[in-house]
Amino acid sequence: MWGIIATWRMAKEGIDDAVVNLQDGGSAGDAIETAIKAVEDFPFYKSVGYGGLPNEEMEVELDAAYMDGTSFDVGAVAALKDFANPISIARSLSAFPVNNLLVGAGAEAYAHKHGFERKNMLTDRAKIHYKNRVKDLRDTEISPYSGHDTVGMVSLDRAGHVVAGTSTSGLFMKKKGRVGDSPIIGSGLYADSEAGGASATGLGEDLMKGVVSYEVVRLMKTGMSPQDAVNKVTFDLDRELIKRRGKAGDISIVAMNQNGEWGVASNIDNFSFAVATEAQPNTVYTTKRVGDTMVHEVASEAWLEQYLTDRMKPLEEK
Ligand code: SD4
Repeated sequence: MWGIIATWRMAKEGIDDAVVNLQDGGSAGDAIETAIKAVEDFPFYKSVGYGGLPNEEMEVELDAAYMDGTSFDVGAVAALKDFANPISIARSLSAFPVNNLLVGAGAEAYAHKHGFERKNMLTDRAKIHYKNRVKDLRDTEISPYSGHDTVGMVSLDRAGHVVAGTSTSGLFMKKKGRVGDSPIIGSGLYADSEAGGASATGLGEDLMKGVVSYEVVRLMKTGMSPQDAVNKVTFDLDRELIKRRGKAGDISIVAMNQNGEWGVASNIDNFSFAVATEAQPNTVYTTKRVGDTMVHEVASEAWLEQYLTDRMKPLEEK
């Protein structure tokens, strides 16, 4: 069995590329890197790689991580500027016994030394988003957090290896140096080839409070199905946050077990995800919470088109 699952509709095209390899017996690690790079390279996704929205100082700072569920090798970068593919840098760091999570200048020095492609990741479109937001913030007291499309993925290959990966520009208008959950092993992602893998998207500051990806994998290891595990972790954390803090940030989790079965849960209305396995072609779903369960619906062609049209429509400075 092989499979790959990812947060958000934007992962669809990258998954198409990864599936070709997985079908031929390619590794889950290559599938994750190929699929995430495709999202990083696409300029119209506002929370990942090139075209990602900048921090308060109009700099694009990127977080990414990679975990191999067989060897437990981990690699991650945080607050990294000016490199095209943070997921590849994270993966390369996973080959070392120590120094696996590098931040800022240290991460950039490593990437430079190892020949990773440099790129100015701030697009003209992202600058317009930034300028418009600065104007909005002047006019109203809105929260700096809006919209998020972090890519988080789990893949299983025919050899039974599970790998997870993430890549994000984090929150729009974050403080310089702010690090979210995405590069934090256990929180943004976790993989264990004896159970499965999970990855999260949403408000990192809240996701970290539940160490959600580790918790999902731990539950799957006890025999719980991926869907039951993500439901429990998502809704329990949502309740805990509301009880203790009066509100819960966005929480969405995707998971796949070592048999290629998958589950997705979210406490928001407009979450989408893409999944392909040996048993099912690459399919995008939208998903809705109904009580403590989730209802997944296959996204229509029209919905898929609209998603891209919305992201690519001309943007004017206010
Ligand atoms: C973060 N969890 O940096 C990320 C943001 C995110 O989709 O998920 N965006 O907090």
